[in-house]
Amino acid sequence: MTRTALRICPLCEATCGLTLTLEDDTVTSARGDRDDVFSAGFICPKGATFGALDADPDRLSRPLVRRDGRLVETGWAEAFAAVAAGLGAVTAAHGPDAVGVVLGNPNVHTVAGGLYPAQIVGALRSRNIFSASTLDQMPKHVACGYLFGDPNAIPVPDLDRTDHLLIIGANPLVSNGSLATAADFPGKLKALRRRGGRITVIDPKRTRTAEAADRHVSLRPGTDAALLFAVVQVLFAEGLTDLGALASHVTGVEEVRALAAAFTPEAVEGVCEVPAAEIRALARELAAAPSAAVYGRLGSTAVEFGTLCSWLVDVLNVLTGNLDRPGGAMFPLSPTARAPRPAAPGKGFTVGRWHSRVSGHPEVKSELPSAALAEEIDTPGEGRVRAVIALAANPVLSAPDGHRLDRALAGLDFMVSVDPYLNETSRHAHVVLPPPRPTQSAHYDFAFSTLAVRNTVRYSRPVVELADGRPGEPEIYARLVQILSGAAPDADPAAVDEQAIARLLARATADPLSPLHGGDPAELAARLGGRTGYERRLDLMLRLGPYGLTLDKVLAQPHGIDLGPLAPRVPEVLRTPSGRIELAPAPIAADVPRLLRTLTERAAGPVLIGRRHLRSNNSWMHNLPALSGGTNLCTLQVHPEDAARFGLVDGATALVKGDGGEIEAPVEVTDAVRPGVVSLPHGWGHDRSGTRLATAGLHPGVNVNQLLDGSRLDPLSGTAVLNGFPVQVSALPEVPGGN
Ligand SMILES: Nc1nc2c(c(=O)[nH]1)N[C@H]1C(S)=C(S)[C@@H](COP(=O)(O)OP(=O)(O)OC[C@H]3O[C@@H](n4cnc5c(=O)[nH]c(N)nc54)[C@H](O)[C@@H]3O)O[C@H]1N2
Ligand SMILES: Nc1nc2c(c(=O)[nH]1)N[C@H]1C(S)=C(S)[C@@H](COP(=O)(O)OP(=O)(O)OC[C@H]3O[C@@H](n4cnc5c(=O)[nH]c(N)nc54)[C@H](O)[C@@H]3O)O[C@H]1N2
Ligand code: SF4
Ligand SMILES: [Mo]
Repeated sequence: MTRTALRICPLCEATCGLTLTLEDDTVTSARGDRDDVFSAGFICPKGATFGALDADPDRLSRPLVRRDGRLVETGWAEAFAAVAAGLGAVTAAHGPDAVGVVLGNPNVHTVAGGLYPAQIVGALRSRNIFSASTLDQMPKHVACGYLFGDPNAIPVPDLDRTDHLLIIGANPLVSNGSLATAADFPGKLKALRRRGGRITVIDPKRTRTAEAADRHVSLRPGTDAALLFAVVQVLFAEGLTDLGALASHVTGVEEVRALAAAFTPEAVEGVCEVPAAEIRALARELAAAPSAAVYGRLGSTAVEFGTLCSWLVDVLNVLTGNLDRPGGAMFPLSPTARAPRPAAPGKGFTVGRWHSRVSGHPEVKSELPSAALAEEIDTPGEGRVRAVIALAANPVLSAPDGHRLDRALAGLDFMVSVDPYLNETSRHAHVVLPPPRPTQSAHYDFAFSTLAVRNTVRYSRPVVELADGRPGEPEIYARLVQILSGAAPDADPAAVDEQAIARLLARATADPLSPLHGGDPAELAARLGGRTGYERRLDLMLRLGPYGLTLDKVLAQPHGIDLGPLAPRVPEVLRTPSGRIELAPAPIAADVPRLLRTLTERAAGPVLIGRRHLRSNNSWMHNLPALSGGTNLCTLQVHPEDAARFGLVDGATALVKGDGGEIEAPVEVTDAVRPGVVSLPHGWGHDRSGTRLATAGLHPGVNVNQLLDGSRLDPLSGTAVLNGFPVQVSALPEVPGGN
């Protein structure tokens, strides 16, 4: 039977609404849903292959368990029993810290990942929690934590209304946007220019986004903090700061002026390799724009000065009066956020409540750096990580020094992976628990609703029913919570949701500012709608949220409900001890001398930056024939001048060496990268044995993260430096006698 169904795309942060056509339970086509309130029909090549992804024959359909060293299929009850035994043995002998949890990127794209990891971590009570955040956006959390008192209060560019967009180290025409959830980023950038606005891109590469901009500032990678400081310096020196309505809500402006004083355009132009005049022009254009939004992404976070950069992005928004005003950088208000309440001072943000065992890295947002995962496993001694719970994570390819991590994982006493694929990481598990296909999963964007450039609410129920007692991903995660809580192996996983509901209701009914204040928790719980535990939780969160929503109201609008453009939220959003935006936080000021030193101690030699491909997604979408090949290749991009210098030609093989090792990659000569910069994408290196990725194995590529040894971090956030690290590049020496 042919039918259509609506489903939000889970494959990137754009969260496009899809219209699926199904033949029985098989997706035969995926198109953009023109009536979707958020995406209005936009779709990209990945969304269009939703059916192929859903039906990928390499997806695991049954759990795997290790017997005599080999992973074999088993039943669900046996698999959960093996997890309980494996984790139980490690915690009984060595305590909860001996279990590390690794949370991967897809957790921000799934209902299970939105609801249960906090309960998993809460039940385990380990200090060894790692996530993709420390390979990605942690510097932004840290900067916002200090500035606004809440690490999750991240301003996003008001794309639909801004007159001037300054993009730093982001390539949304390829990534489709990140920490700025906006379906149809390309259309929004075109509309911006059509209404007379301007786009500036700061990027060492002439990306597709840079090509679409009015001004492209090409700089030496890793030097953005110095460049942005110089922009701040010019704003002060030329009297161009104007905080507007924000002025009474900001402290620390004079301290920022003092911190910026040394960073004159002339002082930084050498290290940034950007003429002082261009830096002045940047500052003047930003200040002159009727409204402007400064927006930074991976080239501003996964870098040596990631937290300083992320902080400077919002310092610029504040100093030009663009924070929290239409057309500027604004705080979204998610449908499941706590309803706004009167402004009040908060506890502020701190890090370092504990430190990693081997290198002493401070805890940040209850996490330790992913770059330190390998050493926490393979360094002997008290407190060592002996078991790993990997939830939607492929750190062997995503984190620094994959070979070391590969060996470390192989030596664990126990490992469980929740993953649809047997890949570079899950092949080390003792138990693999595969979530069902996306069509069999519900979708709600808990994470991206807090980052969207327009407030909306949408929910997709599973499109295809689960059969044969197979658990959905929420149930898999809920069972892990139970196992870690010591519940009986046959305990009902619904209890995990009911506990979460009871806890939320106890707090809400006791809170005079909550819409449910004074109610009876048991009665309120009984009234919740939804077919499943996770739906009941969503219903409660919507009821506690700022828009007076319920699950029923949302279900009644399958294309979503538009909740309007972003609205100002200062001071209500602030949680700093002063109740103001604290523009010059002490921990950030303390990192400035490190930046100042780079002005005089300039490193020479080539540096490597990453890149993303439109038809790819980190490490796990190389297995679809429809997305493979063409321009989606793992090549080392080299500028023609460098190619000549290194003795490389297009199609030759380059030898690239870094702190952590060396790799060989085919050369692509292009003047899109600047001289002194080479580029390799990440997520490749599908040539390890024991995986089940037939298509990916045909074009394995190489793992760029093998060039890193895990020691290069942004110290304030523990985030790995994935962009702008030094490498040596040469032609592959000919093997004597070889051909
Ligand atoms: N050099 C370099 N390294 C990088 C980056 C870079 O730019 N350069 N980028 C970094 C960034 S931004 C990120 S976010 C990380 C990502 O790092 P990871 O999160 O480790 O990697 P992913 O490839 O996103 O995939 C994670 C795993 O989730 C599985 N998966 C897919 N869908 C689901 C699902 O629905 N449920 C479950 N349970 N599992 C699922 C996949 O099979 C895969 O094994 O990589 C980082 N690594
Ligand atoms: N097609 C596709 N889409 C994706 C993903 C994917 O793998 N493929 N991954 C998703 C994920 S997990 C994330 S986090 C987002 C990331 O989204 P983006 O950050 O938009 O994506 P990147 O391609 O990593 O863009 C980073 C840009 O920074 C530039 N850059 C590198 N070093 C520097 C530097 O030192 N300074 C400056 N100014 N720029 C620098 C790079 O040239 C690149 O253009 O994309 C998401 N969307
Ligand atoms: S842009 Fe992202 S959300 Fe939209 S269809 Fe493509 S992968 Fe899916
Ligand atoms: Mo990411």
